[in-house]
Amino acid sequence: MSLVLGLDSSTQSLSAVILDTEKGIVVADDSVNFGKDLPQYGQPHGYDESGARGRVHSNPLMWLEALDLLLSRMTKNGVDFSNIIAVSGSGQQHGSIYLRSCFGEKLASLSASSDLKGQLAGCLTRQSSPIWMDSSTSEECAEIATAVGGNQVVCSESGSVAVERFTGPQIRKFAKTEPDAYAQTGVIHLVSSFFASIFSGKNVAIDHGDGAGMNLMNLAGKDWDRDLVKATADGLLEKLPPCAPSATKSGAVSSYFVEKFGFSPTCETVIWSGDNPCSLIGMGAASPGKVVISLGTSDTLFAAMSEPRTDPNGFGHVFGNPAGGYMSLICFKNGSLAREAVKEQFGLDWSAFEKEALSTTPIGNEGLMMLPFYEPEITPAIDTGGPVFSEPGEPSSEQTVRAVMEGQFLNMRAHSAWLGVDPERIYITGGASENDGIAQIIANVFGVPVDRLDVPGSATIGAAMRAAHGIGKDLADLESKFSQPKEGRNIEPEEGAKEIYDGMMASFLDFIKEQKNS
Ligand code: ADP
Ligand code: XUL
Repeated sequence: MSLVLGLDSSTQSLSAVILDTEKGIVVADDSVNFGKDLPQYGQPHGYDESGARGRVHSNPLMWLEALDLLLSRMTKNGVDFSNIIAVSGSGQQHGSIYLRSCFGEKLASLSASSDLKGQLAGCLTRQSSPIWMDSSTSEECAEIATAVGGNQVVCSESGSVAVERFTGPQIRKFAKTEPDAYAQTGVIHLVSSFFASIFSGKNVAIDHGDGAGMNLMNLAGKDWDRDLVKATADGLLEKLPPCAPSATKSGAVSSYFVEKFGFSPTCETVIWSGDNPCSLIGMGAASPGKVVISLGTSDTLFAAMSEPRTDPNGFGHVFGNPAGGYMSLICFKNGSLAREAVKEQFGLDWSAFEKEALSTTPIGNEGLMMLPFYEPEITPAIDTGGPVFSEPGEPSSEQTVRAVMEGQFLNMRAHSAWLGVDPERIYITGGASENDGIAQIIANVFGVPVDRLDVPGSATIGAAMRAAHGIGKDLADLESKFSQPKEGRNIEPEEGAKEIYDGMMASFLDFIKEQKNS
């Protein structure tokens, strides 16, 4: 038997895929969209949109309900989980869940006649989970950096300067603002280790891929950094699960899944990782050489690294590569949600969006530039209070569609230069990667061909591949089966386009500087 299950708990949805690792085929896949399938939580994009001063939280009970819903829907649709030999998963990075010490015991005794939400709700010491979009912890970042001797130290020890969305600063804020609830907290999980624990029926470790996104893990030692942990909050070390390599097995699947959804009691669980590290695996980019752009809720650019190299400007990150070694990552908050804002503004659908971008405006938009920062941006750190155009007047829908994408990818090209890699091709993934207009602009801005994979959802596929790798299957064999570019779906750069963007780059960077100073 050779079936493995991968799950991905992302910002907007929970997805699953079953792979046959011998035949190299996708056997089943399905997804629950938090906004559409669970509207009762009032979180249309998977998070509470009413947060003030940069606070962005999600409801962890919604995630639990989504897991029961997804698996029961798959069972109803005829999926047989009894032949699955291993399960693992991927989680949106940085988000954290705060639980009482009894969480582990509760997991070990879950009853299949009830649901996860009803049985685990009482374990929460914090009813909401800060997620990666939260930018409310500038004060805590500064405090942590000062306590350990400055941001250069935080960066050299953890792979990133102190970052608002990272889990350490988020934990510090919770400990400062809700000290009683923090004191009642026995264990703090990432989204990845929370779900992994549920599948394993016990508290399990945080992997090196996702653990590096906390400002708490020592990158070289691959364990909690005592100084950073101490600078973050009192008594934190006892509340953190251990760190472990991504390919760590964590025992047989919990009896909850055996009794409720028909899993085999011998199905093995492998600890989960973050969505970007899982995507690195799914894209077949575990060895240095391939550059991937993921176009999900956020846009990210990542690549495996032969040795850790940190961003001198502090925007990029170094995470553990689930296959061993390191990966770099740069995250742009204004990804799909910014493109969606333009789509909604002009009442377009994605097909119109694509055509307008491709055919009705010239490359470079005749010099019209947009800073596409609908939300405060992470890379670079700037809050323009909404999109800003370089020229006065009301741009047409066609000009705006082109401007938002040219702005996004000029910004991405500028802020990934520190990686020092000159890719020969770029591999794209994520919900927006199907859009040819977006793919064309990426090819033009970077001046290289763009490829897409044959299978959708690289984080979910990568999670399933990690499940197989964790139980001893060969990663190179899995990559040769599941991470191949889709024939006929590559996009070539247009003649002369890169030169136009080369010429625009200096003015684009000046435009950012002007807005930063205004
Ligand atoms: P996440 O993993 O962060 O939840 P996904 O990778 O599933 O996100 O991508 C979801 C996003 O993809 C949606 O927000 C939507 O804006 C975008 N998207 C979906 N289809 C298209 C399309 N055809 N063109 C452009 N964007 C799209
Ligand atoms: C990466 C990041 C996002 C989340 C959500 O640092 O914040 O890409 O992982 O997908």
